[in-house]
Amino acid sequence: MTPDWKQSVVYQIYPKSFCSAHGQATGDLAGVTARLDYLHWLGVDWLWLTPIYVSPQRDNGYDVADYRAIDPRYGDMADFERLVTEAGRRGMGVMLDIVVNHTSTEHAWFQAARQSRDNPWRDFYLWRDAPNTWQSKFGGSAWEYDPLAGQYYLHLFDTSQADLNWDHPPLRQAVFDMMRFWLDKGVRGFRLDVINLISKPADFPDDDSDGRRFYTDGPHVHDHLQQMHREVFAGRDVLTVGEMSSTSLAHCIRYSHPDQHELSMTFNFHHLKVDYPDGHKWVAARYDFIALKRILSTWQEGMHAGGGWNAIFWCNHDQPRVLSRFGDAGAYRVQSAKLLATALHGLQGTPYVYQGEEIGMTNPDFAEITQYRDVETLNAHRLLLAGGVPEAEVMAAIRQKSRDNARTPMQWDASEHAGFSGEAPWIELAPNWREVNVAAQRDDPDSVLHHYRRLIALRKQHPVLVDGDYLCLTPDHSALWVYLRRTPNATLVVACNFSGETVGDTLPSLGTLAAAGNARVLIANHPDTPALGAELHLRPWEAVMWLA
Ligand code: TEU
Repeated sequence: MTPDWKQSVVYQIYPKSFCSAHGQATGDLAGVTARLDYLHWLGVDWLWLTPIYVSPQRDNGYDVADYRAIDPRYGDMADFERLVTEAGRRGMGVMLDIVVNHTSTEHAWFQAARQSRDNPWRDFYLWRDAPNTWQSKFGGSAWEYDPLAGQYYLHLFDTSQADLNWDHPPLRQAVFDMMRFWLDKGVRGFRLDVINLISKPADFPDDDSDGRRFYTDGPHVHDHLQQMHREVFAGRDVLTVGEMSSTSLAHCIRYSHPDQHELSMTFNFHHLKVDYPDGHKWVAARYDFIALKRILSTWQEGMHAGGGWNAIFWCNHDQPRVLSRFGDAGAYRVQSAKLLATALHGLQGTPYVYQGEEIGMTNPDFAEITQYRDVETLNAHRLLLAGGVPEAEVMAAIRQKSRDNARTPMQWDASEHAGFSGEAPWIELAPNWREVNVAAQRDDPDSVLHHYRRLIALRKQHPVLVDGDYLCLTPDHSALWVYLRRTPNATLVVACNFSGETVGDTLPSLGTLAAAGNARVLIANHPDTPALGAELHLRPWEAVMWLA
C-alpha cells in the first residue's frame, strides 16, 4: 500500500525571511500562521520550518543553543503551538528541522563540557589534543582550540558549531528525548540536518589524497538512525527526510528503504554541483546541462530499482534560486520558471517547493559584500581574497553561488517592503519585488504560481507520478530533457526545452505512444501545445506533460 505521503508536496519555509506579522525586520511564527490560507490554497501538505530554536544566529539558527525553546525573535511556544494547530486544521503537517550533528558553542551542554576533562558533558563533543587534516565546510581547519577546555573541538561547519559525539549513548538519548518532546507537541515530521555526518571514525583518519572524508556516511550512521527509528519514530505517524551531504546512491537506498527502518526519504545534492568547476563552489561558471540530466536520471533509476525514495528539489535556503541558475531570469522568466517546475514535478519522489520558487523569485544579484549576511559567504569572501583571488572574481562567484540568493524576503506584494515586514528587512529585497510577488499572480491563471498549484494537484490525481518508473529519451541532447514515467496502465511524457531556441528531435517511442490514440496534455506552459508525436518541436523554454 503506497503511503499517502508519497502523493504529498512539502513547502519549505525559512521563517527569518517568510513573513513578519509584527512588522519587525525578521520573519516570525505568527507571520507563518497568517499565511496558512495561502499555503492551503497552493495545495501543499507539509510545512518544513528551518530552525526556530534559541540561537545566537551565527548560522541563522543552524547553531542551536536550546533545542526546546523558541527563539524570541520568532515568538514563543504559544505561537508555535498555535501554528501547529492551525496548520493541522487545514490538513497540513509541520516538519521541524532537527540539527543534531552539532550545537552552538553557546549551548549549555558545550559550556559545561569545556569546564573540565572529567565533566559529565565532556563526551557530548569531540575533543583532541591536536587537529588532523579535516577542513570545515565553511573554510579553514575543522578544529578550534578552546583555552578553557585545553583541547581542540571538532566543527565541520562554523567555529561556533561544535560537533556532537554520537558514539556517546547519553548524547543519543538526549537527542531522542528532545525529538519526542516535539512530537508530543503535534509535530508530524523532521528534516534531519547533515544527518549522514554524525558518525565519525574513532581514530579520526586524515582525509585521504582524493579528499575522501571518512565522516561522510560514517561507520555507525545506519545503526544510529535505526536506533532513532526504534526509539522515536516507531509506532508514530512521522515523516522524516535526511539531508545527506556528499552521499552515495547505495547509502540513500539504505537510508530510505522501508525495510531498513531508518528514514522516509533523502535529499542528495549531486545535481546541484553541475556548476562547480572541478568541484569548486566559489567559481562563477555556467552549469553542465548534460551532467544535470545524467545525475538526476541516475538517481531516479537507482532509487526506483533499489526501493529508496528521493526528496526531489531544485533549491532551498542554501542554494541559489533555480530560475537564475538553470532557467532564464530575463526574457523567459515566466516560461522557464514553469518549465523547471514541470521538469521536477514529473519525477518520482516527494517534491519540495522552497518559499518564493512558486512565484518565480530570482537571485538578487547583490554587487557589494556589505549586502550579504551568510556566514559561509562572508568566510569565502575573506578566505578567497586572502588567497589572492581578485575581488571581481570573488564577487562574481558570490553573486552566483551565495546562499543569501535564496534568503531575500518573500515577495508578497508591491508595497514598500513587499508585504514581508513593516521596516527595512534584515536582508535587502530582490530588486524585482514590485513585479514578482504573490499578489500579482494570485488571480492570474497563466502565472507561475498557478502552474505550481496545478502541478501539486496532479500528484494526487495520477498514480503514474507516484509509482511510475523513469526512462530518459534524450540523455545526450544539448537542450532537450524528455523522459517517460511508466506503469502498466499509463505512460507520462515530460518534454522540456532548456534553451532560448526552438528545438526539434525525432523520438519514435513518442510516435508509438501517439499512435495508441489516447494521449492528452496534462499541463503545458503554452496554450497551443502540439499533439504528441515522433517529431518533437519545442519553442524556447517550452515544457509539456502528456499522459498516454
Ligand atoms: O547544510 C549542509 C551543507 O553542507 C550546506 O552548507 C550546503 O550544502 C552548502 O552550503 C552548499 O555549499 C545544512 C544546512 O542546510 C545549512 O543551512 C547549515 O549551514 C549547515 O547544514 C550546518 O548546519
